[in-house]
Amino acid sequence: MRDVMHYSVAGDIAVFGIDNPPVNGLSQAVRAGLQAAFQRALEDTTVDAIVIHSCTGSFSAGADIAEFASGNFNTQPELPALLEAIEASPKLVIAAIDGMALGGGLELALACDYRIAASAAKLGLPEVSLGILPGAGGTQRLPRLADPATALEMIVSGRPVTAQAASEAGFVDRLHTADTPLLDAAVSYARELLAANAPRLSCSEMLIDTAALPADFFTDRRLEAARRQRGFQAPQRCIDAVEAACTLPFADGLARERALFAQCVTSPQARAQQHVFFAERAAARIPGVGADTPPRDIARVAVIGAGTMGGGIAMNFINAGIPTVLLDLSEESLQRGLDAIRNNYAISVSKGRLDASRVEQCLGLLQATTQYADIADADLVIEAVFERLDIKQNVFRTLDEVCKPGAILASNTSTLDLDAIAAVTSRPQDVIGLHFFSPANVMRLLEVVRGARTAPDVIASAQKVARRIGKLPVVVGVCFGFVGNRMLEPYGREAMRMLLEGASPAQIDRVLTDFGLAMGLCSMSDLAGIDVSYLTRQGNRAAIAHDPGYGFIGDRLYEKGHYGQKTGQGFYLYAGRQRSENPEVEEIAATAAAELGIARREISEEEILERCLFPLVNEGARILEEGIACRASDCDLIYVNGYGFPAWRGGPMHYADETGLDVILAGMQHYRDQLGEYGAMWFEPAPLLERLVAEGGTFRDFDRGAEIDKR
Ligand code: 3H9
Repeated sequence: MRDVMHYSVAGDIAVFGIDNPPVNGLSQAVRAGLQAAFQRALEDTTVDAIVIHSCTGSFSAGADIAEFASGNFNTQPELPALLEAIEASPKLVIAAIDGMALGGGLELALACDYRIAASAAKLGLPEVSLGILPGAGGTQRLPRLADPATALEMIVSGRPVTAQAASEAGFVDRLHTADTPLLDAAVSYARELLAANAPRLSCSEMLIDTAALPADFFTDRRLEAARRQRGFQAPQRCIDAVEAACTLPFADGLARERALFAQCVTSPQARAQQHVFFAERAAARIPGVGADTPPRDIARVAVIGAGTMGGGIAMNFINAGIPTVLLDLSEESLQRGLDAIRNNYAISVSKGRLDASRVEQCLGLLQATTQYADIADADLVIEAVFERLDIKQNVFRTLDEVCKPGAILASNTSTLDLDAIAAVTSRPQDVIGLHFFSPANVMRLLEVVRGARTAPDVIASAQKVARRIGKLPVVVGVCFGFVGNRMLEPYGREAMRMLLEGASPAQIDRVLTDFGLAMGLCSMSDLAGIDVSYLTRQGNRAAIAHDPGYGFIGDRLYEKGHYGQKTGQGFYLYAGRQRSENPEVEEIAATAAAELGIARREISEEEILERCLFPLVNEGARILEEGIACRASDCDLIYVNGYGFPAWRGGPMHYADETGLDVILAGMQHYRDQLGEYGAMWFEPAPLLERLVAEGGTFRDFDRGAEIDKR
């Protein structure tokens, strides 16, 4: 078995080297190794001080997250007790931090007497994003070493800080800026401390000065967290724990932290958020694309179409330092696009998120043109023109003529057949879909659409460049709407149908936001544009023609030019920042229901939720079975990152697993039978859903069995 802890002695200093790649997770084996090493150092009378460092170049990413699901995080030695023993050590203990010290990794460092950190190191307590709180003393030690406000901000946001910031905040004692090995510097530092007779520093003996905190500090932070991290429980528990640090003696504070941690670690929210964590890593594994597939070099990018989408896409690349050409055939559109980009940057500057010199740097990388000849040397070209197949095909014909061999030709289509686009080129192997979400410079999700002939290295290149520009790429196959918009279709259909049956937009939206969605369906339509969903329907009329009520209200609003927020009228009326119900929607719905013979009635919240979510999950099951998504967790990532599905519910497929697939299936069957002809049309359960229920399986198990993860 691999030795995850190396012990050596250099004179009077014992050195513990943690060696548990890839991230030095504090698994049971590491904890046992640490305990044994510590015991040995205490017993060795020649040892006066201990240095704990990493053999892998990065201190530690904390507890082994997989142990939360297995329960092994509780296996002896437990991290909290181990850290208390280290803190009580009669011999000086120094942490040498390079790379990352996250979660339990940072908690280990905080339990030491002194910390030396490489200047490039990052330190943080990201537990909150896993639905838990730092459970090995972090919530009690950090407010003592730094100050409560800094500690609270780090713990509630989960954002790591630089070594410099940690040093300024007081929880890094020495910065290692020289080019020499950190371990050498740490050993010298230990000797220096011994020579100076430096005291042992235990947080248990430190008091927190709460005088500087405003009286309603914790109340305000709770309200702020409830607003910014709506629905998430962990931020609230983090605040409870830091408050305990400020109000209780150290030992009692630790006990309170333990209790709060225990409450979170087994919660459905923690399961959901940890599911999302592993889903993000799993999404990088793509069938038929080996991890060793060499990506193509992408040094220059071109974006075709200077509309809102094209401009937003271009911003991603210039923000990442990649020279980008923005092309539009019309001078006027190009100018409008450039103005919109400048305006976006100006907003960021005014909010203090960017400084003006950085903006100039980015804009310096942007070249605007109306000439295709100017994109001939681009390594990646992304088309973002009007969503119509013939228009996009024309662009690709031109790209095929002007682009250099080996250039990756990408389409930002959100629904169209990528293979039909690729087919007009002489190089379908170089064609891929890169479906950005609006606003493209903000949204993290990127659907990477794999065409029938897309080459593996083109997919690998797309993955790599996506991560470089800070996106989360999820590979999907070709079908109408790919994964995100295809699953959205039944969800939106039901919301619209229930308007005909008697629900109001506000009622539907409230049920969905109460469930945790960032926005209700009607608000989302108004924001995205009723014209956009109308055009999507136009592209799919043949498939929906048998349902005369399909998208009925949206079609009428579109005909009246009521496109939502941008025209001031849609499912709601907008006057400045005020929003109110649009009575026209009710009128259209009532008239249409009478015409179509739809009985209007009171619809319960439960029915609204189930009729929106169950068909969404059902469509996910079909997508999985067809192989359009590689795994259920990819669907979850798409919904959490592109459609405002709450991360604390883990995404629709995880939600279905947690709810019980039998419940989802029974719901589909119930509405199929209850809603008559309409139910028969749209509520047929997916065969995969039926099969998994019959076998007692889950989407998660289905993922595990997927060929792709066997790699
Ligand atoms: C905690 O500490 C609780 C304590 O307070 C209390 C305990 C009582 N465990 O992300 P990458 C895997 S909670 C297990 O692709 P990068 C990851 O799944 C912990 N596995 O690399 C992947 O595996 P695979 C608090 C982990 O360079 C591989 O390592 N800590 C862990 O892009 C590479 O990961 C955190 O929340 C882990 N802790 O990013 C930190 N971390 O190849 C979580 C990673 O099989 N980790 N893996 O798919 C991270 O944020 C990033 O992984 C990190 C590296 C920034 C470290």
